[in-house]
Amino acid sequence: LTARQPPRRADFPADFAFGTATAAFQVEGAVTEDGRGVSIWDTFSHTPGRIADASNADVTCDHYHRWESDLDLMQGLGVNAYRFSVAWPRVQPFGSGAVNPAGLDFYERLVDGMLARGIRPYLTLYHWDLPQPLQDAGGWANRDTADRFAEYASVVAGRLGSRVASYATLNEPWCSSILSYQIGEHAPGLQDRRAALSAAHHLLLGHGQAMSALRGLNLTSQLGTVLNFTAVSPATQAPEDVAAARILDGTFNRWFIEPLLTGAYPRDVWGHYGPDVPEVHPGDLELISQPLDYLGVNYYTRNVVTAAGEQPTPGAEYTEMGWEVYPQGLTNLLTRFKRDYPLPPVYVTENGSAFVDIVEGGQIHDPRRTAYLQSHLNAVHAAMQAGVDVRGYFLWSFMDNFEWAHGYTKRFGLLYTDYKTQARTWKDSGLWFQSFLNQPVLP
Ligand code: PNW
Repeated sequence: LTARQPPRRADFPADFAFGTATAAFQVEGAVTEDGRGVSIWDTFSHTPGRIADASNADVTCDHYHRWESDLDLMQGLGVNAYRFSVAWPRVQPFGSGAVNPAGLDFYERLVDGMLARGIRPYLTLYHWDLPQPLQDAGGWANRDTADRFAEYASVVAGRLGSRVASYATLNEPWCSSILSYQIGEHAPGLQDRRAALSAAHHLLLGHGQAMSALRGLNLTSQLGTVLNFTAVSPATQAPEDVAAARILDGTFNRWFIEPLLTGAYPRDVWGHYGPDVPEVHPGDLELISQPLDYLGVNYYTRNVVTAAGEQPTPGAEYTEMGWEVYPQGLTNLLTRFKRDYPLPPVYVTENGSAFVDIVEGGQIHDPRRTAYLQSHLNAVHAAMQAGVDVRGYFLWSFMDNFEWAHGYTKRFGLLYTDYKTQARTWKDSGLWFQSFLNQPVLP
């Protein structure tokens, strides 16, 4: 199968989960309605200088009001699954204690709406919108936040139960620790590596505690978590470039997957971090490494590194995010994980691209997004042929939405969002995905 041949639906099992993905803060809007509390992303996006176009997500796609017609569009696309997230401050406005029933009501309607349309709900509990009162107490750098998270997880699963096909505890703990507490590009916008590593450990601990709490509910739902990975290549075989690549792979990929799947932090990275390593209590790694029903893998790009930093690849294609298009990296990562770890079944829980859309009359032309989607579906198929147990693929994203620190300047959707009218229009990529999903499956 060459990368230039479009993938076929029949290359994947009949029950393979095909879906799109979104996150609550990026699509919902309605930030002050029905008792929702304030999240760190409300605070951050209203802080001057934090968002590229000085926008916020107070309205964004208005999905909170338009969820029914959005689910109709999704059903028309032909997907059998949808990955979405629950906004913690809708459920617990203060992050602990008092539960807001109206918040749970919204997600119950959404989940039932999916089931009525033949769409399996893949729910993420934490996609970055921490209740602000918990941040005021230190956020993820405070170990108590892990306990709060497990309580919140129990509240959500207590209401929605086994109607949800899959619960993911966290989305991308690298982003909610390193990108948020060390690099400072995401909320809360700190630059403190020690705090970042403490946050990373408490996120993993929160995952473990939430897993224990959800296991106790005896649901039929699949329980797992979602990590983001980058494919890392040294620019040359010079020892200093190879060492730099090993550290980036270590801090970005292995620091998160190894505690989960092997019960230990990677030794070389632990040494690299020196005095900034987190405080690990006895029993933490046992909680963190309890069995997962699946691992969610988010993949967008690779990084080519030298000892002096990152370097562009001559002749390669880049997206509007400045991310190299490198589908082989997805196959490589999946086959490597299968080789190196006891790997549970995998879902590709995010993969997608930001490109400039060409709006022409009623049509939206985005040939590069279609090519990206096709080449990455082929990359998933190649990993499956190499023996990796991949159970599903979710395209980021269902519709253009609030792209965090980039505001509305980057469009990842299969649907074009007109933020003035809230009209959604299928892009050519969405129409291609629909034709793919409607191809016959093998029995
Ligand atoms: C992911 N990085 O974010 C998120 O899960 C989505 O909410 C987001 O919209 C999507 O990817 C596209 O960006 C990331 O800097 C943000 O490496 C930044 C990075 C990785 C993932």
